[in-house]
Amino acid sequence: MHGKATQPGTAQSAGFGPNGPRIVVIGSGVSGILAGVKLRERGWRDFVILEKAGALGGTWRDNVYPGVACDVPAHVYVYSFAPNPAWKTRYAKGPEIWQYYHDVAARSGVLDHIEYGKDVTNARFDGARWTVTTGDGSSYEADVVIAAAGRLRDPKLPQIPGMDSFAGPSFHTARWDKSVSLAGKRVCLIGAGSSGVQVLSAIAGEVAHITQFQRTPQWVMPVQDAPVPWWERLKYRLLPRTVHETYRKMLDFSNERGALAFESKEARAERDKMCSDALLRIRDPELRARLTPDYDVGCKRLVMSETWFEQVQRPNVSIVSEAIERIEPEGVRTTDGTLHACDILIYATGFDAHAYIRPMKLTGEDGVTLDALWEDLPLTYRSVSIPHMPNFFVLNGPSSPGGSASIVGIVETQWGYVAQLLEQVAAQGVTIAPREDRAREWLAEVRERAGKSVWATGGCQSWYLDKTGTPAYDAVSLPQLQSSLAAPKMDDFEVRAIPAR
Ligand code: N01
Repeated sequence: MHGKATQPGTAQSAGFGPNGPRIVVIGSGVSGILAGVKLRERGWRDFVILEKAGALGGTWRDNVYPGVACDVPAHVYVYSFAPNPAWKTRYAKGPEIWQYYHDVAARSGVLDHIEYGKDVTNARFDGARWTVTTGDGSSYEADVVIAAAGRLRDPKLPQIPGMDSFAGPSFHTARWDKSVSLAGKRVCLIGAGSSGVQVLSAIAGEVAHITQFQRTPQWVMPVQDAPVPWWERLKYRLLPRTVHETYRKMLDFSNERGALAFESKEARAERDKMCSDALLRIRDPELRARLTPDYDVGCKRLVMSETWFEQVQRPNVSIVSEAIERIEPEGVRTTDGTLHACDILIYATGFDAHAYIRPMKLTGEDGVTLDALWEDLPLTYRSVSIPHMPNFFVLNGPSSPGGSASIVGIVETQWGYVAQLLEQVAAQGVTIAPREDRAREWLAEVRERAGKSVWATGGCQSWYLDKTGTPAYDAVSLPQLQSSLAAPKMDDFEVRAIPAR
């Protein structure tokens, strides 16, 4: 039956205790911490957060490369319920962001719920509840599972012949080896996306020489970072409303600059001009030509940097546009026959943006597996729920909004929707899963919208695109998302009473 439980259940018949349903949250990054804070706030204490690493923080734990920072304004990159008056700069650096999320988790009591070293490999639904299994052989029973495993999580290494032959240290930006000193060394850096640009800007002054391999030029938006003066920080502390107003203004700013389909023509024209004007700072016309993209601004995720324009013009920096032929013990050989010798090789080659909760194996009602269901496309309903996977919810999952807006506002909005479904689960003792037909209709809408966005029409390749060449991210703004996720339409869901224990 749609929308109503097949037979009315109750929290008691479903076996829920006074602490609410038993919940497993997968992942302790920005989304998992949010889930933990909100569950505790609701008084539901019977939950565990399974984290495969040895610390919380997701992206901000994994990315510790020199120069790591968030290119979304710091005052937007916070939970709405936990403004941070103490940000030191307009765009916060990675360690300060990690500390913020750690502190929120600590003061909300979430740390006590996290189990580390728990890599979820399987989750199986038995008609009433889930059994979640981890790589070390532990298993957890749960009425509800919330996957908060992150989107840009699995580093993607390129397939270049000879990679194993490199004589010196080599590593991906998201697996930075802090034991390796860069001072006075020759560095080869493959990749010129957001991570590559941040690394180059941070280390060019320290290394003997750095060669950045740029397969495709990126549009770089010149954003000015600056310290937040002490008096402004004091004002935020004394007048929290001011923080909130600033937050809203900056949110508008970042949405406008978010390189999304919903932007006004004027905003796009202004942003395009900022990016092309900034290239005029490159004095050598030959280099400028090589750094100038031939696709629309915003087609690839916009890179934001102020310092990069100067750093690439240092005498100890080379930008190589020839294709890489192979890696050799002494360095990187390009197809023009040149060997670019280096001591350290860094891969700033991005992430597998389409894994989502995989490679975890999920088996839902009637033995339906996630692998079978997602063979063609990752089917979800409104990104947060999956047909045939009752009481399984996803934060920042497939078809979430893309672009440069703050992910924090997006996952908070998704949580607001999931929380309403959880209330029904808890009050009525039911399982909830979206109808497959409604999920397919919704996904078709998302794909149609995304297919008209600059990600699809802008003339580039990017990690937004799935194997069919369609953006796997929804082209909606945060206000549009908020309105579409304001309240679940229960006719779009299958609701079933949980069999009594
Ligand atoms: O990865 P990317 P990233 N040979 O996929 C190149 C977020 N982020 O880690 O463009 C040669 O953007 C590839 O070339 P091409 C943000 O959402 C946020 O930099 O495919 N080159 C490209 O230049 C961002 O978008 C912040 O032709 C190869 C680069 O590697 C996302 O993470 C900071 C290659 C990969 O760029 C990913 O950014 C950092 C090969 N075989 C990251 N394979 C914030 O500040 C790949 N490349 C919030």
